Formats: sequence, structure tokens, C-alpha cells
Amino acid sequence: MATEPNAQIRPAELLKQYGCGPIQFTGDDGLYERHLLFDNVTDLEAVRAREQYEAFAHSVRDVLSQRWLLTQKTYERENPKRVHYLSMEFLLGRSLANNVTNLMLDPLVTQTAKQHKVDVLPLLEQEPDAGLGNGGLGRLAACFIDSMATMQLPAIGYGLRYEYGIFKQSLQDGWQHEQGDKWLRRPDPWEVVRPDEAVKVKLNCSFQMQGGTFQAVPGRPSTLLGIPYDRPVVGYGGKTINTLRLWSAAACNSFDFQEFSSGAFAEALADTLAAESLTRVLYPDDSTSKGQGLRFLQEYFLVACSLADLVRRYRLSNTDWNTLADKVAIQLNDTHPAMAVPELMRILLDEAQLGWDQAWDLTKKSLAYTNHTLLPEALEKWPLEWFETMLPRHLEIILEINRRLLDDVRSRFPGDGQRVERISLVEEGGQRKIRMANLAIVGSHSTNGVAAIHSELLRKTTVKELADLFPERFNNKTNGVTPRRWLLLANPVLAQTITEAIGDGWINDLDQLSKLRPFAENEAFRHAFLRAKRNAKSQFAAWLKATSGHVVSVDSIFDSQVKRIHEYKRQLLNALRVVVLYNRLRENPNLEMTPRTFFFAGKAAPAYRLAKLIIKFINNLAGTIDGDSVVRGRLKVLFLPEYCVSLAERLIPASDVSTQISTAGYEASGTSNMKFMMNGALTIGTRDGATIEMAEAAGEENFFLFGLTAEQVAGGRGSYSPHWHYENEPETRAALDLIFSDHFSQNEPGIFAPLRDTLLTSGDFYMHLADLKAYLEADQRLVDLYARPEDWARKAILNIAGSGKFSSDRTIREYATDIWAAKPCPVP
Ligand code: 26V
Repeated sequence: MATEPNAQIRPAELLKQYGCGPIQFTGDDGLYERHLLFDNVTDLEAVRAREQYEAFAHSVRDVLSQRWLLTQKTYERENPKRVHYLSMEFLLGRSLANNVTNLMLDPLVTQTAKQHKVDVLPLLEQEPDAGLGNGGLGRLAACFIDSMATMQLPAIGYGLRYEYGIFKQSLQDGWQHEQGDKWLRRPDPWEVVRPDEAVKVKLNCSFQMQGGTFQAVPGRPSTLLGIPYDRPVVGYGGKTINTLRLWSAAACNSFDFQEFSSGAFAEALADTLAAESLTRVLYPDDSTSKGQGLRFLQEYFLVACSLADLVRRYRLSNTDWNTLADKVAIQLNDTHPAMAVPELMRILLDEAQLGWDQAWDLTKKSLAYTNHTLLPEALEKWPLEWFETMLPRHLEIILEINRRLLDDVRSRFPGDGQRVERISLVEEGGQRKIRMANLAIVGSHSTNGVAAIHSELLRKTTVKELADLFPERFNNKTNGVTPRRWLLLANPVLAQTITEAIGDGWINDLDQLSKLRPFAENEAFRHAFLRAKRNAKSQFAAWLKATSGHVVSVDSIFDSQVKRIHEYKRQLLNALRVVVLYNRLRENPNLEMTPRTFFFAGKAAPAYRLAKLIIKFINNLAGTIDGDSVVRGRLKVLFLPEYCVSLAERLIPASDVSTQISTAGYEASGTSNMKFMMNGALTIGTRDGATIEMAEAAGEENFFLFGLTAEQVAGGRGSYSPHWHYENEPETRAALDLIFSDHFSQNEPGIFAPLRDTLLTSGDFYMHLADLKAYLEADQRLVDLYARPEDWARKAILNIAGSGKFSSDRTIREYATDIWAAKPCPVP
């Protein structure tokens, strides 16, 4: 499936190739000028940045429109097997620069900007981030659709059009505060609403929103409308333009006429509001699956709309239900869309009128499931009662699946009641619940984890009994990220440096980065790398100063830990490292220490109190260090608020060090680790998730791995005592004592008591103290290396050279061959 080399095509030819004929991008009668004038009726002389952004975006959309249509027509004509990627989250970020890059329109944009004396960078800032996701899982979905389009796969992404994305984070007094992210306040130039393709979703209840909380009204069946909003997904080179279809909920009739004529005007309109609140907001909690009725319905709504849509498309070109699984692959991004199992069964049984066995066979062959976490508290389980009230037919189907499943288990493992209990789709005891992971595994032909170690643990521990039952279904697909956004676009200077050395074939064949290996021994290239890094650091420092007033020294080591705030990700361990370094300087003010800047960024789930306290602690640590003249200029800590795709695009290229220090066995894969690696940062980290495979690819000698392995973590649970480390490791003890002495909370005595509780009293479940000493040793090795820039550059280059495996193109190629049996369908 190798794609062609990236031919350099001239802009005019490009426009022709995109079907634009004689249309000009800019000029007297160009797209850009026309949009400025006609869309917003703006005087070309008095135009503002937002209008310029919109005009650019609309012009780019015009250029891709015909190719977008042609892509869809090609799929209709060729009738290939299509991939349907179902995800509750797509963390897209901004689209303009990405689409310009993938369409190779940079020269046109530059030309237009020059003609109109427009500054492109501030104009790009006008686009809000599409933050329709929480973190890694949502960003992965965004990288995947980029790769599927680039590899010319006939694919569609299905998700929800939340009016509010992930909340905006601000800091007040060091505490996280949340604000709603009304990202659609202004019209979004990338979406195309398709009211004609709306679908109906039937529920066995109605629902109300009362004082902001969801209430199901049983015994009053209702129908919702799913309105599709399509967004173009531009493959690199602009050959394929796929679709991301996001569903928005609406009331079926704008209001109920009967109620209206009987005088209940307000009540009828209230129903409309309730319907529309279904897709109002993204749930911002990625750590606990607390039963929330609205979330349950959101998940069903995504599934019902998407399956209705794909079945309609299937029926357009096919007559026989028996070929469904030859034409349709459906990937479930975690269990969030796992209701696809009973929904597809319902369609095949009740609408297509197939028998159970045939329906079951087609369902399993069409569906595949990806697991993204082993944390028990994040595994979804929905009260059986909710199915009863809202989706009784689905419950009936699930229970019948379960009956057949357990009959089979009992006959294969007679007398093994415990096994039956663990496999059952129903969790008994107390409130009965449906285990969505079990449902997804049983109702599909493939279950994959997202890194080798994660897939192994999934099989051997989390769902062991199911893996024993269906060993052939389990497989691994190590995550990847798109090198277009994360290297070419985010780090143009480094990208150019690489291209000058090895050509531009790496952009859609990232394994070609291995050609850089010999360049590690090339002094000129090492210097070019160091210049590119310094350039990215300077740019970041300038942006930081301009937007926040914070000043950082580009001569310091930029060390970044950016991800959701979670105990298992151990931001606290990073903070403890800083406290130890700080103590060393306090004890010995003349100590020579390479200047360091520690960047933290990430959001805490609004209800996750300890995570929010960790943010507060990092901020207090930052403040205390800033106020201490002994360490000033040598240590700096910064918590950057509002971590999002756009901030990642700025910070990752500027980082020297990537901090990946989860408790081994808990981070399924990680994906920022890969972005840092391809941008030439060195990783300090634990043997967890994909970091293990990254070290393998770069050579362990080019990595700073430390700490307990997953086996040691699991094996040590019984005997581990954080007190031992406190008693026996002087630096550990001094760091903790300093925190507990309120050194970092002088005006807020006692606020960090919960940190003592978690790190000592309650047993330090995530084993921070067990790894602190090894962490500091690895840190020392890293600092020593930084003092030798040539050696540092050598290792960084070997990291870039080894990062080819972590392109999402490779991941998608594996999904396409091993799971979907899908082939490219090139657009002529
Ligand atoms: C869970 C829940 C629970 C219910 C409420 C809403 C919600 C939203 C998201 C999640 C998913 C958490 C799982 C997740 O994001 N896993 C991450 O997936 C990345 C991509 O595979 C992977 O790199 C990270 O290691 C993993 O933590």
C-alpha cells in the first residue's frame, strides 16, 4: 500500500487537478476576494482577522469540494469494502493549516497573503480548536482518519457534534477552573449540514432536563432526529477526501402539534430543548465511568444514527444482506459505541428479518473493538434497569446473547461457575449491570489493545477468561500519530532539515526516517538539528512571553509532561523530582546545575479532587521556586493552562525532554511520547505502553528508562511499603518533609495533607516512592548528556530515525490488513 512519492505540482496545475478548472484562488476574481466580499459583505479595506480566516477557509473548501464529491462518487461506483470508525471523540484541533498542508496549497496561501499584506499566523489563531475529545483516545481517532484518507482507504468517521467541547481550563490562585467551550459560537466553515440525510432514533422513553439533570420518563416512547454535519478529511496530497460525519440531536418535529393545540405550548417546546441537549456537551471525565443517563443515551444515539446511515448506504449498492460483512467493517473506539452489537442485531433481526444465527454471524464479522484502558474504574458498565426503561428490545437481545454464550461456556467448562461469572455480560450482585467490554468482545471478531504490553495484559489479566474462550480474536495494534500534523506542520524547520537530508518521502512513508541513522555521525547535520531545536525553543519562548508574560531561558533544558492529570500518570512523581533538585540547591547553593525548565500541562476531570490538588501543588511549587533567589535562573516550573492540540503543536517541537513516567502496566500506550520522539526529544520514562517499543526502535542506549517493570509492580503489590522509602532514602524523606512542612503552602497551611495521605498513609497505590530514586539517577544521566551537545544530538537523531514505526499510517495499514480486510480505493 505504499503511496507515490510526493511530486511537486505547481499551484495552477493543482487547482486543475482538484477540478477547479479556470477558477483562481486569488486575484480580481479570485475565491478569496469573492468570499471576503460576498460572504460577510465586508469592505476589502476594513477586513478583520476573523473574516480573513473565514475567507481563506472557504476558499480552501471550494478547492477541495469537487474532489470531495468525486471521492464519494468513486466509492459509490466501485462499491469497495468500507471502513466505519465509530468514536465518541474526535480531538481534531484546528483544520485550516492542516488542510492547506495536505492539499499542498501553501504556495497559494503565501501568494494571497502577500498580495493582501495579510499576516498568516494571527489569522490561523482565529480558528478555535475543535476539542471534541478528552485526550489520547480522541486524538488517536483524529490521527486515524488522517491516515485512512492519506492511504486512500474508503473510510468514514462517525461521531457527535458537541456544541461544547472539552472545557476550557484556567488557573485561579493555582487551582483549576473550568469554563464551557462554546466552540461553535461562530459558523464553522468546515462543516456541511445535510438535513436530507437525517435519521430517526426511537427510544422507549422520553426524557427531560430538570435543573440541568437528566430524567428518563418511562412508558412514553419518543423519536429523536439525528442531523448529520459532514467535515472533509483531506488525505496528504489531496487525492482522497473522506468524510467525518458528526451527528447533532434534534426533536423530531420542531414541537408536538397536538400538545401545542391543546395549549401546552411551553411543554412542547421543552421537549425540543431536551432533545437538543443530548449532543450539547462532551463528558469531560475520562477516569471513571459514573453511571450518567445522558451519557448512556449519547452513546446509543451515536450508534443508532451511524448504523442507520451505513445500512442505508449499503442497501444503495447491495441487495443481499449476506454480503454485509464483505462490504462493511465497523471499528468501535473503546466500548463507548458497544451498543452497536445489539443495535446491529436488532436491525438484522427486526428490519431485515434474518434468523438469529445469520444475524449473529454478520454482526460478529462486521464489528471489531479496540480497548484503550485497563483501569477497572474506567470500564463501562450500564445498569440493566436503564436498558429496561430506554432500550428494552436491546436488553432482550443482550440477554439472549448472554444465554447462548453461557450455555456454551458451561458445556466447555463444566462445573466452573467462577468462569461463567467472569464471562457473563451481566454483573450480578446489587444493581445488575451490563459489562460493555464483555459485550464488545463477544459480539465482534477482533479485540485489540493499543501497544504490545497492553494487549498482553488485556489477554492475560483483565479479560483472561474471554481470551481463553476466543483466543483468535485477540490482537495488538500499537498506536501511531500522523507525521503530517505532528512533524511537517508543527515543526517546519526540523521537517525541512530532514527533507534536505533524505528527501520528502518520509511524509507518507515514515519508515524512511531510518535513512537518518548515518546522519547521526554527520557533524553538519547534528548542528542543523540543534539549530532547528533552538529555533523551536525560541519561538515557543517568544509565544509564551507574548501570551502570558512568562519568561523562560532557551539555554535551559525544556522538559515536558503533557497529558490528562491522573494519579497513574504520576505528575506527582515529576513534581517530587523537582522538589529533590530544589532541596539540593537549597542545601548547596553553589552546586553546579544545568538550568532546567519543567513544563506541565493537562486537564483534570472536574470531579477528580486529587488531580486538581496535584495541579495546585505544581503551581505552588512553581511559585515558591520563582520566589527563591537561591534557585532562580536554575530551576523553573511552569504549569501551562488550557492544554489542547494547538498548545501541543507549539510545545512538543520545543521540548528537549519527554517525560513519560506512568506506573508500569497502567498507561495503555501513550501517543504524545511518539510526537516528542519524532520531534527529536529524548525520553525519560518507565517501561510502559508504547514507550517500550519506542526504546526498542531507537535502541535502549538512546533512551532513559528507569523504574519498576509491570511485572514488578504487580508482583510487589503485596509487600510494597512507601514508608520504607521514606525511612531509608534521605532525599525522598527530605522532599516529603518539605512539602508537609507547608513550605509550598505557607499561606494555606495543611492544604497538601491529602498528598501525604495518598503517598504514605494509604500505601501509595501508584508506587511513586518506589521509583523516585531510580528516576533521579536516570535524570542525572540525562543532564550529564545534555552537557555534551554533540552526543545529545547524536541520540536525538537516532530517536527521530527510529520513530518511523509510530506513524499512524503503519497502525492503519495493520488494521486494514488484519482486521478490516479493506483495500485502498484510489480516486481517479
Ligand atoms: C473513558 C470514559 C469513561 C466514561 C466517561 C467518559 C470517558 C471518556 C473517555 C474514556 C477513555 C479513557 C481511555 C483512554 O483515553 N485511553 C487512552 O487511549 C490512548 C489511545 O489509545 C492511549 O494512548 C492512552 O495510553 C490511554 O490512556
